[in-house]
Amino acid sequence: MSAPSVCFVGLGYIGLPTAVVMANHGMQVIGFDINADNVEKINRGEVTILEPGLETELRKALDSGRFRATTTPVSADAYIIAVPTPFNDDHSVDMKFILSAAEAIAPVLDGDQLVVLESTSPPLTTRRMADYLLELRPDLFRDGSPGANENPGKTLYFAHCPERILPGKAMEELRSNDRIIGGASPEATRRASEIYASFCHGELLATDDRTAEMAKLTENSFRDVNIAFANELSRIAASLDIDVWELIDLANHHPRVNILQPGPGVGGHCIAVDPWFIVASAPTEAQLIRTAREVNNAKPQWVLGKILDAIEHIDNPTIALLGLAFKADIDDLRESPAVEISKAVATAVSHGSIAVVEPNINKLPPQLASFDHVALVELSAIPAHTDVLVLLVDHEQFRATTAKQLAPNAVVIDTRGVWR
Ligand code: SAJ
Repeated sequence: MSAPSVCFVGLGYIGLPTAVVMANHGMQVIGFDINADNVEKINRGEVTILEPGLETELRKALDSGRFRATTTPVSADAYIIAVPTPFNDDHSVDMKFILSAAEAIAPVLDGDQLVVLESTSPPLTTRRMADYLLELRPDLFRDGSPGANENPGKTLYFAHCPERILPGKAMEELRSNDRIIGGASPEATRRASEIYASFCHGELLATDDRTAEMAKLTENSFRDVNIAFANELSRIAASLDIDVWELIDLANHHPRVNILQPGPGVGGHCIAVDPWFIVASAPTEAQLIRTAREVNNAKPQWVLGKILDAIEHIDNPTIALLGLAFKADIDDLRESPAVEISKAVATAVSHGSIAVVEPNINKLPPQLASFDHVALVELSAIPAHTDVLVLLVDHEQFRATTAKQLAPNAVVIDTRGVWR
């Protein structure tokens, strides 16, 4: 029997790496995306995101003939939906991209197919997606429904299989991480397991769709709460004139203590977002998870306060801000606390000059582009007379130097503890 064919919906941070890895493990994969420029680039072997190893794997997948990108969805044995899931003002999920994905594939469905939602979503989202798809295609049936039993060839199988890869290590973690396979029915779980087993060497953990949705949110909320603890400690330690990095290092020598690292705040489209889905789903119960979000969200403002304190008596300060990405060695600026802090500094310090260094991008993001006194510069071009040097992201290039080398007389605000 030949391997099932798979059509990805969404070739972003998750869809593209997963699609090419699947193709390189023998699956026949089509990647559908609405962004025609990206589709063209991908088909030329050019990556649209910075992810170590992705370009090589993309070229291999294209050369094998088992992968191509398209702007037109096609019929396949399985669909994997990997589109963004932003939240509304009340932190409930904004389904618009999931619903458009359903609209895109509805006309090409024939039945006897699996539809997997990979996008991180609150409990019941897979079910809502299935309801919508079946409204669009009333001639098809959900597995387990009376209509499906009477029309086996017209059945759709639904599952939630959340992605868990760490940006920056995606190509490795896609293959090695354990995977949660949350089928809306046992047959959906079986079909989804077959697909993920083609490239995933980790354990495939079978459950239902709702538990799978919650498990993903739980993992990221656990991390958010732990980072909030570290961020709160950093503020407490600063107020007591204690080095927080040494403090955490010492505490972590205890066999049952493992505190994460403080930083300028929590960014990215996962940890800064997903806990809110739990809060919105269970607002009364989710006390600690909500507070952790608030603690982490408040950290950029605290860093801004430190920067403003440092320039209080300087007329026309020169400030260097190192890093804009949401974490080290990636180019992803989504929900980045470094961008938020840089914008706040640019707004508050209109009388100075601000050099921003972000080695992984080549132009300032929209949030900073309109400020005349803000320039994107190379690390080597930081003015030697810089008054305040702020390290916002622990990129490799910054770790390889010292504050003294960069700006000998500057006040240093190292939000990541790199130059201790
Ligand atoms: N951060 C800290 N201190 C730390 C660790 C992280 O301040 O000790 C900050 C980072 O600088 C960044 C943010 O937290 O701003 C998030 O970074 P991250 O490396 O913790 O996580 P992500 O968002 O890159 O990836 C997470 C991962 N989830 C977990 O580790 C539980 C990843 O496995 C998920 O697949 C991903 O979210 C996702 O897509 O949900």
